Amino acid sequence: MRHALTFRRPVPGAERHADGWTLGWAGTAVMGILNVTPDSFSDGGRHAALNAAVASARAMCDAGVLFVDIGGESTRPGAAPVPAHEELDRVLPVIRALSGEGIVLSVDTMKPEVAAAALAAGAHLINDVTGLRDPQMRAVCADAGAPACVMHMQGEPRTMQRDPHYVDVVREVHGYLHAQAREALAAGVPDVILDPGIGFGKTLEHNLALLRALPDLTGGPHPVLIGASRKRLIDFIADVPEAPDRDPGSLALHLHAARHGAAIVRAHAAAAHVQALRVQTALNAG
Ligand code: HH2
Repeated sequence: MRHALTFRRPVPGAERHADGWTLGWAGTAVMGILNVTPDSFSDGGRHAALNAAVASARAMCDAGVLFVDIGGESTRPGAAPVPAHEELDRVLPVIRALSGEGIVLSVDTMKPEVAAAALAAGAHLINDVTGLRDPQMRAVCADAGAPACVMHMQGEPRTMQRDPHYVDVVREVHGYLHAQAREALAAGVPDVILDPGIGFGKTLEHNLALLRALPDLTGGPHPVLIGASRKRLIDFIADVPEAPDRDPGSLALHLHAARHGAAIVRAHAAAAHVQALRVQTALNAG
């Protein structure tokens, strides 16, 4: 299956046309995670030094990821908010060091001021776990001609896992994503990616229901992203208490997502994902 994302700003690898630039790809692309935070749940502190962050991004690209997602604020359950200036101090040097290297750079932020500065520094795409709820975020993306990943989260990171509750999780999450997509496009955001937000205000049963219902979402007009990498649901299913040990479970979940039409999977073990997806694609081609 082919996927495409429209930008109104130049993007490495994208095709220019009258209305902007379209980045197209076949099958499921990998978005490599680059957390430049001290406290992310699985890789906090690993990329604190600029050199380590830049080397990690380059290695992911060499391995074949399509996007690198740079995050300067952890959204793990219970995470404390980070002031915008601190988040910017973390992400801007990495964006500046990588811009011009032919890498499609996504920035994982909930703050319009961080998104605006990141896009001005050379980032291409905004990944907003609050689903562009803030009209300012929509305006920033529209002004910069940058598409956005619209994710569903019930509540906010500090409290979201306390008592997640839905009457019909699939209907509610898909309905929310379609409504946010309409709002974003109406505000002038050039394109959106939809993400049901695995682990964001959801129990194991909610997460599994959303993963099983993926064909309903991937059958729609927008590319779908799944981010299950190293998340707690893998511990609940397979008893893996340490997040860095959860790559096999992450691969299983993401291969499922790919088989059901996900356009992008967001992963820590980026090279392993590229390899596994290539093998799955080869099998499907026969
Ligand atoms: N998950 C995390 C962060 N950002 N963005 C999208 N679109 N989808 C996700 O599932 C998603 C996300 C959490 O993972 P991670 O970045 O590894 O951890 P932390 O938030 O602790 O930095």
